[in-house]
Amino acid sequence: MMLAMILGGVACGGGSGSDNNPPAPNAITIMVKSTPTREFKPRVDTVAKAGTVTWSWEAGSQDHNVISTGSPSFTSNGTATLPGTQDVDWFDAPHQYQFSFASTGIYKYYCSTHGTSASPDNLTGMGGFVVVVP
Ligand SMILES: [Cu+2]
Repeated sequence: MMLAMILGGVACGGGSGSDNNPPAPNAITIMVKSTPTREFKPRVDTVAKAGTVTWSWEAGSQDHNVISTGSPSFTSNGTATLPGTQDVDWFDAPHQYQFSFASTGIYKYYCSTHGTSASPDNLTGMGGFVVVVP
């Protein structure tokens, strides 16, 4: 019994075991979509520390921005203003925004024309998370 547990532990803890998660990528791309729904896809994505995230506007995608919210924060791409106003700073396709995350953490963001600072957490409107791992 004890031996079986030990062997089981060794098997599960092996360097190439199937329980191990693959290392986080050093670069990821998040699509900024208008069709069929306005969304960041994937909504949650993981990148390695010092890795680069590219937000890429899908062809035809319009009126979006990437606004950091909460803490830790990162440099936004655009300016958040009150919902419904027309003087927001947003971008139409083709457009890309790149940011390299120097520190680990869970970073929240949203599009201020199609979401609010609550969108990452409440799953409504355009919002997302970048998870930066060691
Ligand atoms: Cu948007």
